[in-house]
Amino acid sequence: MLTARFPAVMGILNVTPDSFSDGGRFETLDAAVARARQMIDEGADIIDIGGESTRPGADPVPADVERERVIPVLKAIRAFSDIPVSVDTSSPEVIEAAAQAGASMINDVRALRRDGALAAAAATGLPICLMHMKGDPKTMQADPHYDDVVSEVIDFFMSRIGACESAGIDRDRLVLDPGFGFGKTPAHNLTLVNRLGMLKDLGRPLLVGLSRKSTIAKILAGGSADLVLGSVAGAVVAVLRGADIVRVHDVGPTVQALRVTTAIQRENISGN
Ligand code: YH5
Repeated sequence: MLTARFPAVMGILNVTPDSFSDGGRFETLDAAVARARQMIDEGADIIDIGGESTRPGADPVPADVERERVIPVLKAIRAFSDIPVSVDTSSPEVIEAAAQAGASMINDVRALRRDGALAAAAATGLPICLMHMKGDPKTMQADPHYDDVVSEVIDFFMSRIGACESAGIDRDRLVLDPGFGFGKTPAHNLTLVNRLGMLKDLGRPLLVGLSRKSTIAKILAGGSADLVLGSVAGAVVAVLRGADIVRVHDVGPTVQALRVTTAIQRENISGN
């Protein structure tokens, strides 16, 4: 079992050099572990560690660099907590090392399309999050087009579920994510949140990451520079529309908002 509580809050732990200010190796490890502890204290259900920046325009990172960023942090978290940890990676080498170091899920923004990734993921036996992305991080935000964004995302998932099953990954290991901001305009992103129910019909848990993304920033432009409340609102709507896991930076505020959301949905103040 990946997690007991649904909807689950996944806290984002970036371990790219730009995330923790000055980047001496042990200092960076300490800062990452401190941030993980803080997110656990704030009620995170899952920690998602990522060592490759996939922001629009970012360049790919060599696998050994990514592995050296991610694995020590995963091991350090494992030394004090058995919280589920997912590793945000597309690289077969990192998938394998993450599984050996105690990862609970592989989260791949490229949906196991890199050479060797399907086989590496199959061998881990772990749950896998398949995210939809049109294009690659370097170019994806240059004028993305769809005839029908929801159908195209569904077709993509059906094709990737098929590829997974052929590689020996049962569909009951899969989590699906529409990939907000990955080759999509703000209008595409908003349509996808509203139509999560159609993705839900694929019968798998849905993961949604809207936190602090540029669609939220664009909606709030001219207002607050603080993206926390907008991101929390996005997480609440995503859960009302069927998201099972929300991937967020601001764990404490999201956990509180979702406690109220689920208490109302279930008409039970303890949210059970
Ligand atoms: C995701 O949605 N996203 S990394 C740009 C931002 C803010 C945040 C311009 N990994 C996802 O978080 N994995 C990332 O402001 C992910 N789903 C899954 N499954 C990008 C990111 C971000 C990008």
